[in-house]
Amino acid sequence: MFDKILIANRGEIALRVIRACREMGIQSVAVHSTADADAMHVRMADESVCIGPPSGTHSYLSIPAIISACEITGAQAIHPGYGFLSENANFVQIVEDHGLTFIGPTAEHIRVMGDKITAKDTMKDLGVPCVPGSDGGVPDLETAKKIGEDIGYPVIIKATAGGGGRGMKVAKTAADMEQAFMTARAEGKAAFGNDEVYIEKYLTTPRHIEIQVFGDGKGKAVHLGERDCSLQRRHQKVFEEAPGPCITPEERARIGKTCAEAVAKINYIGAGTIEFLYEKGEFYFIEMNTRLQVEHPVTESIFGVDLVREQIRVAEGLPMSFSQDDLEINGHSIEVRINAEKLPNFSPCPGRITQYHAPGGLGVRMDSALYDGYSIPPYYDSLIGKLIVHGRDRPEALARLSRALGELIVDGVDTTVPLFHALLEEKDINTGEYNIHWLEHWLETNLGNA
Ligand code: MV4
Repeated sequence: MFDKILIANRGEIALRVIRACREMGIQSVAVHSTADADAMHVRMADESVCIGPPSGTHSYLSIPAIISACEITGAQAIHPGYGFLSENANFVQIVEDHGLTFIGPTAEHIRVMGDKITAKDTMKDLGVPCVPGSDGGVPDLETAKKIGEDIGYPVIIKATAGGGGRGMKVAKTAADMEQAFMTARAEGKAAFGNDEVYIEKYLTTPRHIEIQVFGDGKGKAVHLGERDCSLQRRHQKVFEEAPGPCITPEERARIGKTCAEAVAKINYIGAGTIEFLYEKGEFYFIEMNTRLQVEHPVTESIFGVDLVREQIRVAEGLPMSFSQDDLEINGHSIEVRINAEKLPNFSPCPGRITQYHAPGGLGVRMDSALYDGYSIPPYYDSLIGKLIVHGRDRPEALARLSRALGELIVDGVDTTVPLFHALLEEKDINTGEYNIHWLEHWLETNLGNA
């Protein structure tokens, strides 16, 4: 059993992990930059260590500083949260070389899923349905054009080192191929030092459906259904829900079983998310994320499980505390991401919080590290809170979301809260009829957003 865990992160996710540690009787160590000395995660942890200057590169991403903080405090394990070092295979290797435990997947699993061609190859071999496209990397324009003719336009060219929307270009017709192929290559090279690209059939109006999986690292794995995360702006999720409003119990059972069996076969350990595009009743694998995701609470709400607790358990070599048969969906959950951003352009809006009041009551969870008088520093992500509601069904969850948003007070900075009040008035949001393009179209029409 771990006595002490270091959390290599900040903000709401650091609090999330500290809370799980406290309930498990495990001591927590916060790390922080000089800009975060007054942050809530520092206050809430049992101990804290300053690991560097404000810039994330020199603090939350500093591997030597984080390893040193473990040595100083005697922490035996590191929880990376999301972002920062959470999907850095090199970091995992270094953690293990120091006799520490990384609370997450192995370096090898992170490496395989980090390369999108290898990830797709692996998933295809494991029986997971993929988007039709090139078989691996596409070496040159001539081959790209041949593939375009074979699978039919439109196609999308993706950088293998990309993900999350970076290094992607659509070719609507053969005439667009040269431009799209060369640009995707150049972007991959510039952003990731890797110019390898692959090609897929471009799906025009899919939904983003992701399956939560969880493995014990010993060949046992479960799925915890899906989340619909189609409402995004510039590849940033804004509103997420579970279960997906368009997914039938039969579809869920089938794709869930496929995903659970796939990760069981590779002895995957901990939490993972298998991302799909969903169109006309079919699932198409795109990427796998080897971390706990921002939106994990919607899954926790409908299944009544604590995913961070399970991550810690399996990292210690303990079994998961549930099996597939124990997992049953109860009701509906929605999360909205509250960012310190000014509409209509979502420009970051750091500054001092003059008043903060979190909503409460039945079915309301507010994950936030805000407090009265806190100053949001300008150096990090603009996410300042996640409001997660749970209801017996989708209409009840929507009503509860509206009610909870009305109770929330965040004064002193602009936030994305007005966006959610407006979205809740929309017919398509109330019926659940949206796809990956709905939000950007709505923002353009209603806010004149570029
Ligand atoms: C696609 C696609 C259409 N067809 N792949 C964007 C981020 C990365 N995870 C994959 N992405 C897409 N891949 C094929 N074959 C459309 C997108 C896409 C998207 C996906 C999910 C959520 C929002 C999106 C917004 C634009 C494009």
